[in-house]
Order: sequence, then C-alpha cells, then structure tokens
Amino acid sequence: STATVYGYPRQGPHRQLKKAVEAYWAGRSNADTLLAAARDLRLQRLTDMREAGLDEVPSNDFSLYDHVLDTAWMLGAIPRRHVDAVPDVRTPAGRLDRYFAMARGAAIVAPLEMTKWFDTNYHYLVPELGEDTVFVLDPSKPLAEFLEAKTAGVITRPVILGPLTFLQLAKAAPGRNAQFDPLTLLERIVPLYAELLGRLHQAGAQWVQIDEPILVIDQPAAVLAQVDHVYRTLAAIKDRPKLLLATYFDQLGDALPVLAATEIDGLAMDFTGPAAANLIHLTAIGGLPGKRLVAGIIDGRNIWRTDLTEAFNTLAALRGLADQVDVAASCSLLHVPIDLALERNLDPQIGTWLAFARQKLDEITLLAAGFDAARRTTVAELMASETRLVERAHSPIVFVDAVRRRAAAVTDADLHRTGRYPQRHIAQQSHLVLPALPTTTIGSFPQTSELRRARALLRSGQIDANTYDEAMRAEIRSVIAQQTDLGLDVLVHGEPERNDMVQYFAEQLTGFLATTDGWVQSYGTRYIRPPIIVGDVSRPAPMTVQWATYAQSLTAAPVKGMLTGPVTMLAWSFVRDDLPLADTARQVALALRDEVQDLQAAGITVIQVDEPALRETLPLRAAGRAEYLKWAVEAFRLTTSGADDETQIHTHMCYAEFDDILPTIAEMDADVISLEAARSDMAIVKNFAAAGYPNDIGPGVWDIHSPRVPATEEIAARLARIVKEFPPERLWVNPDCGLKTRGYREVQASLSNMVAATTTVRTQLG
Ligand code: THG
Ligand code: ZN
Repeated sequence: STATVYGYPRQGPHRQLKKAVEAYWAGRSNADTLLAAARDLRLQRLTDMREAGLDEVPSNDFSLYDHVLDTAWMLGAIPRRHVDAVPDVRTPAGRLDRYFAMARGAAIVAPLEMTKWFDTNYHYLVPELGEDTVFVLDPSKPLAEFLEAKTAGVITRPVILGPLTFLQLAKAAPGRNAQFDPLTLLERIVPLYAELLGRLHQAGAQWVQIDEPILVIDQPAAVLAQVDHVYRTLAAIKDRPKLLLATYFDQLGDALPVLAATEIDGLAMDFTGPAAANLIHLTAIGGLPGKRLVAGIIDGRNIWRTDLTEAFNTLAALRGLADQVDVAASCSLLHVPIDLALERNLDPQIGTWLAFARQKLDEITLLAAGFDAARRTTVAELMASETRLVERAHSPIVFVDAVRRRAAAVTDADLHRTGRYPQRHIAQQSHLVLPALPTTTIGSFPQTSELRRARALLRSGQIDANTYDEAMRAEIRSVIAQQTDLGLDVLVHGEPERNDMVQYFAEQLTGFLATTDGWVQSYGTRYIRPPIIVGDVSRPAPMTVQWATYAQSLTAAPVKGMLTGPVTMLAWSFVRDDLPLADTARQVALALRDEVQDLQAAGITVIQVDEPALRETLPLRAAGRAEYLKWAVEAFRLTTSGADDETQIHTHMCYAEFDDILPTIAEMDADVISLEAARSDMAIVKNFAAAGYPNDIGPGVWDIHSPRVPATEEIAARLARIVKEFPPERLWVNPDCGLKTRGYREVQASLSNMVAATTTVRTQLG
C-alpha cells in the first residue's frame, strides 16, 4: 500500500511565501529572488514529505497565488485586459506581472473575480471564458516543477486541475452573454490536456493526478456523458502516464459508475464524513477491478488525530475492491495548518489530540504500513489512539454537563420572538424614531495601522491593558463623531478592538482554542488562523457590552451592538468531530443569546448578528441541504429571539448569492437584513420582492471591495430604482459590507455621498 497526499500547504512554516510575494509586489525584491524563494519552499516540502515516509509525492500542487489561476494560465485563458496591461512576457518579471495582474488587477484594470473553493474557506480566482477564448497550452509550470523534483531525486505525481472542474468553476467573461456556458468549450481544451499528458510522459512522469472535485456535486446526465467522453478520450492516448482521477469533499454519486467504466488507471476518493457513502457505492458496483484506488481516509480539512481503529476498519472493507488500495488524506492538506510543533501555547494534553499537515503525513504512513502488515506493526499505536479518544471523551474541557443540560432544555418557545414582525416594527419605530430609508453601516470602520500597532504593543507587553483600552475608546469617539457629522441614523462603534471577528469571539468563549501559528491560506497571500472548537461552548463573561455601551454613552442616536452569528463562528473554525455540528451551533447560539440579552439590558436597542458564512456552508449535494438549513436557522433564532419586541435585530450576509435560500432568510426573522448587492447591480432587491420577503432589507448601495468613491447621483439613481421595486417603508440604505479594509478618506467621501443621495430620494418620496 502506497502512502500519498494530493497536496501540501504552500506557504512554508513561517509564511515565507507570503513574505516573498509581498516583497516582490512592494518592489523590495525582484523576479529572481521571488522565484528562488519559491523553489526553496518546494524543495523543502519535497524533503518533508519524503522524510515523513510518503511513497508518492505530488508536484504542481504549489502555487504563487492560486491553482485555478495557474490552470487558466496553463490553458492560455488570459483576459485581453491583462494581456494589454502587461504586454511583454519575454522575461520572468513580465510573466509574473501579468499573472499577478490577473490575481490583483493593475492600475485601472480589474482582477479576476474571487470566490469560495467548494465549501472550504479557500478562495480561487474565477476564470473568464467566452466563445472567443483562444486556448493555447503553456505546460511550463507543471513540467518545470516535475523536472525540478526529478533532479532532486524524486519522481513526483504532477497534479492538474481537470477540464470539467476548470470549466464549471469558470464564468462568462464580463460584457459577454451571461447565459454562455463554459462547458461548451470542453472539446477545445481536451486536446490541450492530451498534449500536456504527452509532455509529462516524455519528461518521465509515471502517474498524473487529475483533480475533478466538481464531480461530487449532483451532475445532470448530459454532464455525466461528457465525463465519460473526456476520460475515454484521455485514456485512449498512446504513450501517456497513468491517470489517477482525484475527487474530494463529498461522495461521487452517479459519477462513480461512469468513471469506473472508463480506462483510467486509478480513482482517488474521499471516505470521510458524508463521503463515507463512497464505500457503500463502491461495494455495490463491484469495486474497481484492474484499477488503483487511493483511499482518502484521513480528514484533510480538520485537525483531529485520526481514530486509527476506525481507519483500519475502513481500509479492511476496501481490501480487494481494487487491484491496489493506497492511503491518503481526503483532500489536499492546503486546508489545515502546517505543523503542530510550531505552536507556542498549546496544552500538552490537547496537543496529543491534534494533527496538522505534518502530523497527518505520519498518520498516513502509519496506516499504509499497518495495512500491509495486517496491523501487526501498529498494535502500540492502535492502543495509544484508543487511549487518546477515551481521554478526550472524559476531559472536563470537552464535556461540560451544565452546557449539555442547557442545550437539551431548549424549547420551541426559545426560538420565537414575543411579537411578530409587524407588531415589533411598531414597537421599534416608537422609540427609535427613524426617518424613511434609514442610513447605517455594516459595523467595522477602517482598521488603521495605529490600531494594529496598539494590538501588537499590547501583545508584546509594551503597553498595558488600560492604555490599550484608552486607544480603542479614542477611536470609538472619533468614529461616533464622524458618523454624527455625516448624519447617519443608526451608528456603529467601528469595531477597532477586533482583528478578525471570529478570532475575537473565539478568544472569549470557553470551548474554543486559538492557535499561535496555525495559518491557513484564505486567498493569495492572505491567511487566517481558524480557532479550534475543542469542547462544549459557553460564555464566561460579557464580550462586547463595554464597547457598545461606551459608544452609546457618546450619542443620543442608536448605536448597534455587533455580534458574529453561530453558523459563521462554526464555518470559520475547525469544528468538533465528536459532536454533531447542529449541537455545537446550539451551544454557540446560547452563549450569544446571553450576550444579546446583556446588550439589551445595558440599553443597546439595535443588535446585529452577522451571518456572512451562512450560504457558503450549504452542503455541496442537495440531499444534505434541508437539514443544514433547519439547524442553521434555529441557531440564529435561538441567538436572537430572547430580544424584546422593542429591540431591533439586524443581520448581515455577503460573499454569496442568496437567491436559492430566500425562504431560509425569511425564516431567520431578523427585523433588518443588510446584503451585498452593488456588484450584482441591486438585482437582489427584485428577488426579495418577488419572494414576498416580509421584513426590512438594506441592499448595499456601494461596493466596498473597490476603493472607488460612488457619486451621489449614482447612489441616488440606484435608490430611486429600488424604492419602486420594494416597499420603501421597509428599505434601508447602507454599504455592501464592513469598511475595515478601506481607508478613511474614501469611506468619508462615500458615506457623505450616500447620505446626500438618501436625502434627495426621501424628498422625492415626499
Ligand atoms: N474572517 C475569517 N474568515 C474569513 C473572513 C474573515 N473568511 C472569508 C473572508 N473573510 C476571507 N478574507 C480575508 C481577508 C483578509 C485576511 C484574511 C482573510 C488577512 N489576513 C492577514 C494576512 O494574511 O496578512 C492576517 C490577519 C491576522 O493577523 O489575523 O488580511 O474575515 N475568520
Ligand atoms: Zn459583509
């Protein structure tokens, strides 16, 4: 049995890649320096994976920014505007600059759009394709990375994003027919894949891994026919490497028999979580005779040590279902931090429960060796694994009786506000006294370098907590004064005290664990450190009340209390594998419910509970969606329904299109929801109206993802349009999202125009 992985973290243990790329962008280094740093990182990864005992190591899973962008480049799918922005690519610097122009834009040229990679927190760049896209193969990256490893003495397995996934993740190029279906270009790119396979074969590749994760999403029969066609075509090539088709994140469903019937040489499948159903399907179709099966039996996207007994049982069930059964993680290890050994603040016992990427390599080689020896070599490890599980189950950190009892005692009444929306609306209006089209912002104001500096000084002990708190209060005073001058109706305190909202709450909730070095790539050179939910969650003390009440003490206008909702707290953390997600969501909801009540008791009459991640965690396959949406809505309602009728509950969502979950959003029953809308030109307003959305909405009237200041007339025109599409008495005016990534100058100018536009349209409304 071979031990392998589909991909490994790219950044290096000290985020060297981030530093090297950002130094290049800032003009502090040059192309040679950047490329040399990248090469060193790749060779280090190669050594780490070999030394951990992997038999087969991937290549081309590395990227300077994103592997979908790399694939677009490899196929020559480069938008005209990026070619024009960087016309000369004869030098390495020219090639890098065009590549980074696609990723980040250049001067006035927009970058490719960015979106979520399946249901992970990784973002890829969306290829732009049209009828007129001319594909030309540039195999230099996969070839060079293969040859680089070969020279270092390792025959790697190049990883290539497959044609069906590439096309389905792409979109119609802007300004072209939006109905254009990129899949119609399949016949044009298959020959390029064929040519690439030939080139890799010539270079000495024995196996190539083609990633087709899109096949775990329900696919219509017409697409399955295309799957059949593509893989028969590629398998029919003479003089090619062996083909390993890799899927992950869920079960294969109807695509499994289609792939099993082709002449590809191997399938890599996920056997963790919902994908465990793959085992039943595989058995039902009689396995993969004549093929290699790579079994993803270690969870590649979570950080718990594997239950070795269970993993061996899965392997035993797979034995004989293919010519060869190999061991791997369920997906690329890109989604977990690199090495537990880097942690500087870890409880030693909890440390024995965790495995980051480097530790997962050890688990994989152990399982592969134990599988070959029918477990004989691993008796000691099996016993240790059992012991750890028992310790974990009985740890007072993990199981907290009071939390369990409280969660079990939740009743249907806890999920309902006292009054229904119309009654609440009257109660709220009587003391908030808001004008028509009330103006507000989403919550955060710019995170200045002074704020970040104050946090760094506090962490290093150079200033004390009082000095830090006073710096935060000074910022709050300034943010409140600005909003008062601008004439906004519902104010915010600006969240200067929060770096990352999830991290901020995780640090204050019992049951969550923060890491010191657990960086995971979010997009490009940006990383996050997801907290780990280790045990039952509770709130030892109020978390936001002092900041909210301080802000409220400075003004007669209402100041919103700001919380991150339970679903988003889970979506952006590593979750438990020993408790259903719905149960953790309920625990987090109860903790936040207490915060809502404390805020209300302290005189905060508008409270916002953000759920930006609600849509992104929707299960990939339709079958799991209803159940997810049910507990997600319940968690939100549990968080908010302790509020009195007079307290106005807001929520905010972004990063996704919501049209397919409008009934769910209505069931959340927030009094007001603010939404990302500017990029889709307010299309969402009509959709909410058509769906009969019953409560208030605040469609974002300006796109905060761009530094551009929208003109008053432009915003006024948008408002004039939407007041005809949705009842104006239930409309709010706000930007698309929080302002923390923007600068104060553009924020002030944009908000000023927003208020002016609102005044104009109010007058028109009479
Ligand atoms: N918080 C968390 N997850 C998220 C977001 C968030 N996922 C989706 C989206 N927002 C991702 N966006 C970003 C934006 C900026 C950064 C990371 C993810 C970022 N990171 C810093 C860096 O890499 O330099 C490090 C931040 C830090 O010091 O903590 O800028 O808002 N949880
Ligand atoms: Zn947002």
